[in-house]
Amino acid sequence: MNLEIWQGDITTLKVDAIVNAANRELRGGGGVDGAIHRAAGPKLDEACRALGSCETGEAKITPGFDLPAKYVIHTVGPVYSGSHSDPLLLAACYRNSLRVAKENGLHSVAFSAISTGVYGYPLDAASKVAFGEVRKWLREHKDYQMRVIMVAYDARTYALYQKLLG
Ligand code: AR6
Repeated sequence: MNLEIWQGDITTLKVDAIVNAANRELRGGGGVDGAIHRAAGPKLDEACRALGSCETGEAKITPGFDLPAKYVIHTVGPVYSGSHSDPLLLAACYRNSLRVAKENGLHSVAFSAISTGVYGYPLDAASKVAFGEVRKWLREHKDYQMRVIMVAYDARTYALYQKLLG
């Protein structure tokens, strides 16, 4: 399967798209969102303004501007609440990001660990949802060449990803 893991700063990756853990206003922020906006330059904020907002679980695409990645896919993860909708919304982030990537003819997508920072989703649970949904999508789209890279920012996340990759 075309599923890989990688540890480091997602803004350095030369892939078709990196997936940003955005907020509903697409206004930029801290965490990976802040890092992506800094690395992409001010045109990214302009492009996000033009898109308006983004619902939780949905995904929208912009150019990557000064990034090595050609595009940024902005998805909004759920703020963790412990409710049954959390995993459904988180899974939707991965599914909709891959749908947007395919619609745009992209073939390599790197995901940050959506919702696992400021939004408070426990890393273990979030990673299981993420890997489960990506694997499901790849199985369902075997006829489409898609390389997915799950990016772990820190060593703890990377160790967990190694286990999940098997
Ligand atoms: N490269 C890869 N991963 C990173 C990087 C990086 N440069 N920096 C942080 N991470 P977070 P969320 C990891 O908080 O929980 C923003 O303010 C980090 O270790 O960025 O979805 C938005 O504007 C963590 O595992 O996103 C929203 O308001 C993961 O990225 C809100 O935070 C996600 O953490 C979204 O919160």
